[in-house]
Amino acid sequence: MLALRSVSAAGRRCKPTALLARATTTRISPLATTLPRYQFSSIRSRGMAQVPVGQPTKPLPDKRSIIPLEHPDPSIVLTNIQGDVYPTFPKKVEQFIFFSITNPDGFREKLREFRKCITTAADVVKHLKEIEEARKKNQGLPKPLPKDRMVKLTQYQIGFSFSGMTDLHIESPGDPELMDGQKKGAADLGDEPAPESTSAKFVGEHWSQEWREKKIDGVILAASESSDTCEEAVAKAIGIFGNSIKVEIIEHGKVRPCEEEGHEHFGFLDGVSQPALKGLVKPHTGQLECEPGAIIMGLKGDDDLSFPQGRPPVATPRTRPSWAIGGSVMAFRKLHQRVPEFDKFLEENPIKEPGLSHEQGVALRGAKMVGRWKSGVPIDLSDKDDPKYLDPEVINNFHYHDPTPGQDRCPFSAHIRKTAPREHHDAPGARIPLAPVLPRALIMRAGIPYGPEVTPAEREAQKTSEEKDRGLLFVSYQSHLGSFGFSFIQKRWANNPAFPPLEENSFDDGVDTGFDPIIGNAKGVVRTRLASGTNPSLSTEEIKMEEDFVIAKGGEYFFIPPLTTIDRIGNGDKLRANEATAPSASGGGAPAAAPSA
Ligand code: N7H
Repeated sequence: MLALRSVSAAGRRCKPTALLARATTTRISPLATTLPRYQFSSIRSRGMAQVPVGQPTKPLPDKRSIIPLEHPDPSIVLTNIQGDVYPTFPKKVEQFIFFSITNPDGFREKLREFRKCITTAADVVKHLKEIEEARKKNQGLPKPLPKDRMVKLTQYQIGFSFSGMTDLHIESPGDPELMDGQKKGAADLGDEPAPESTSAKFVGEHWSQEWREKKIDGVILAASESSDTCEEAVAKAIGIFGNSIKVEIIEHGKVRPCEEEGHEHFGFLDGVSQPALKGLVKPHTGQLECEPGAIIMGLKGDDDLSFPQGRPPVATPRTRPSWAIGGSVMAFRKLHQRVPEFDKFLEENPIKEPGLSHEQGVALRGAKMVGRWKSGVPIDLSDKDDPKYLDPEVINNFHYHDPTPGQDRCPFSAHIRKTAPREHHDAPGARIPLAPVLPRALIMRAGIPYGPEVTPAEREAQKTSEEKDRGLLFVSYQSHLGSFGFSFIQKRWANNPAFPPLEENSFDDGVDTGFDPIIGNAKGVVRTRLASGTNPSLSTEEIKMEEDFVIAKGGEYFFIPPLTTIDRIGNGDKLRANEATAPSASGGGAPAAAPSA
């Protein structure tokens, strides 16, 4: 058996099949210098990275993007907040159980039982510590680790869509798009290939049949360190709810194999930039910071902005019903990725510069479209895939300013610059006063890849096989979808070729920024998208993308209640929108009555 296994470049063992798949999908950037593999280990793996035998045993730096403070703001009640909202579940495997409620009274009774299983923010903080301890102890051991060396993780979260909220007598916590549901808003998100004129009507040609047709009232997340633990967790949750629910769809997420762990299917390291919530997270150098209310309802910073003419923007705290405080809105999107087609596009559009090989030109074009090299190195910091920029105190320490606020290094259209335009904190001449918007437009991302690796046949054909579905189960948390959470970012920034507006800026070069090349959607039947700025020596050059590389197959928005509100739902209380309203200020609501398991 051992003879059949191979040792990867990293010294980590992979089964031959996994290696074969990786060999056909992984392109280590030709610009990458040789370095011990562990330095590339996943940030998302949250400390579960291991060092190959024979490597130095110097303690690894803690690469997690979210490091909870030892002494968090005591007014924020971590036992009352569900744990994937903050600090987000550490995981290698995750299943999303989408269900309809068949019997609301029976469901309430079962919810009282399930409540004990819900993993709170306080629990996740503990898990992260345990994982960090285990990581230190396991340093130097070969992979895969024996089961008894892994921290066993059974983590649950529950949330409700608008239709589920209606069944359970929960009124609006104050987010119109949550109450409309994602299907209704899909045309506006650009998922809809119908002509603009009919964009109000949802046809849903791109959405899968099940996502178009099923009634989704709620979601249970089960996240673990292994498939076995996750399967057990799913069986237990479904067993608890019994016939009070009907399981409509289960989506299966899993980190990619071997060196690709932590990387999404196009090959880029994911989970690198997360907001540091003030009072909860110890920020790394340069990490974007925001008030916790940008993610969690009712906390400081859960506010709206208005832009009175000729005057600075005004922030007004949102008024939330008391039962919403400590809750959040989850945006779930099943995003299919057309990996061979994306790679074909790069192959056919390499950046051509003297001294750059074809392969280097291909890698550079990809990095310019995303804003980071596949390793995670930001192109704003380095035009080479240089691992020294992977240091957690360096990897997010950039603001697109240096040396000028132009796009010589990172295109305005790059995915990470479109979705988090860091420089607009103080960009001279910026038409939209983005400085107050950006810290409110930070989302907590907690997605996981799904589907198989690209096969040799697909790679050969440069086309995704009809039987293969792979992509990202995208999850984000925010206190408000439209201002300024997921749907704001998707619609107003990624899908908007005129964002950021260049014409009034000193770096005007006469063309629109264009679409986000990764997730930007051209609404309508014609999906062709242009993006400028990806050629460093010709910023007016526009790349033309005839087809989408990322296609939304479905999704929904969910209210993720605080634990005290789960208790009230279980008890059959009617939760009114105008109940004991409280302006958002601080605190995570009352402590949960019972500690969670
Ligand atoms: Fe994106 N990708 O692989 O290209 N994303 N994303 N994303 N994304 C990021 O910082 C990707 C999607 C954001 O603070 C990285 O984790 C893919 C949606 C934001 O600098 C990479 C898909 C939305 C950031 C990717 C996808 C966003 C971000 C860099 C879909 C919101 C942080 C690594 C299949 C509407 C930006 C990292 C910052 C980062 C990719 C979806 C938003 C590599 C493949 C739908 C805010």
